[in-house]
Amino acid sequence: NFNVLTIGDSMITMNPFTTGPMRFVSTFERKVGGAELNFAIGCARLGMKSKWISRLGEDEFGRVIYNFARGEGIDVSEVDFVEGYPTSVNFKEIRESGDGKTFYYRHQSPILTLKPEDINDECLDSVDLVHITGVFLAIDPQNLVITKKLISLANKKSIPVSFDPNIRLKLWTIEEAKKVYFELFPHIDILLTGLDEIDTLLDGSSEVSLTKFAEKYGISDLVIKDGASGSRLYRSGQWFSAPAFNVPVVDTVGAGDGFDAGYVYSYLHNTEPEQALRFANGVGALVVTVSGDNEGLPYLSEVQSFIQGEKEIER
Ligand code: KDG
Repeated sequence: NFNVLTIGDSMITMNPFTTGPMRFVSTFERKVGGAELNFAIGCARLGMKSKWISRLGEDEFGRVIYNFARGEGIDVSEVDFVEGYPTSVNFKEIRESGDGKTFYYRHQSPILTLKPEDINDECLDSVDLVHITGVFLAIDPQNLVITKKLISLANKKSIPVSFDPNIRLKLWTIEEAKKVYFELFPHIDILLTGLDEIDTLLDGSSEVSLTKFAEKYGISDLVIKDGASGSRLYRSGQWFSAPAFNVPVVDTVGAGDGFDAGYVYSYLHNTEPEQALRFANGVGALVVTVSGDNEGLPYLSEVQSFIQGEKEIER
């Protein structure tokens, strides 16, 4: 049974009951979101042990998130409640296509109180993989220091590090993001990126430039997520690909986090490249069929039957 570790902010996510511009939506359902927590839940549902380092406000919403994470079996021993920093809130807008927009209320996020001293060797006890995303890095410049510490501890123990740029231009500029990401790339083993994201980061995304980039930074697995067009992987001098599954799209937010969990699961289980991509595509596909950032994350048996095209027994 593999152990994964991730670090990041979480928010109460107000999911709209109706599609369309948010100014016309008057009813929302209180849910939970946050890229890294979504990833942690995805891993736990697939049967891995999943630890999440975070900070929550000492308030009702903080308790909602804490209990939700615990309910999903996440190890919350590195999650503390802090006074004076209200738990963040994110209102979502969902368009008819299923595409989502976020409207954050996270200006004083509790995770700002997390310090480099909070990260130590113990956090990595029995950990098989560390997963970082750009959302955590975007929230506060100090999070780069924290991330570097975590990555260097992982590198010392030869624990693989996966990274999802998760570019959030509502939180920082592309120049700021690029500067930080290029500092981290040499220390990353698995890069899980959207095609549009890597295209922005490298100013182009031809196979030649992607290959050069992976070789230059020593990225062992360069994984490109391209939504309805499927995914690709560059590993050991070779490209692999897998088509996407055709599913009804309800809410696309969180699909990338689900994909990451699926890929990490396959990576740790030494799955063949094409199978790994197919599995990750399957997890991502199931996420978009359900409303909410993480409700659609499948259990292992669900994704296995889905990718084998088995019909579910409904009644
Ligand atoms: O990847 C999904 C996330 O975007 C969502 O859960 C909210 O973490 C979030 C963010 O900051 O965008």
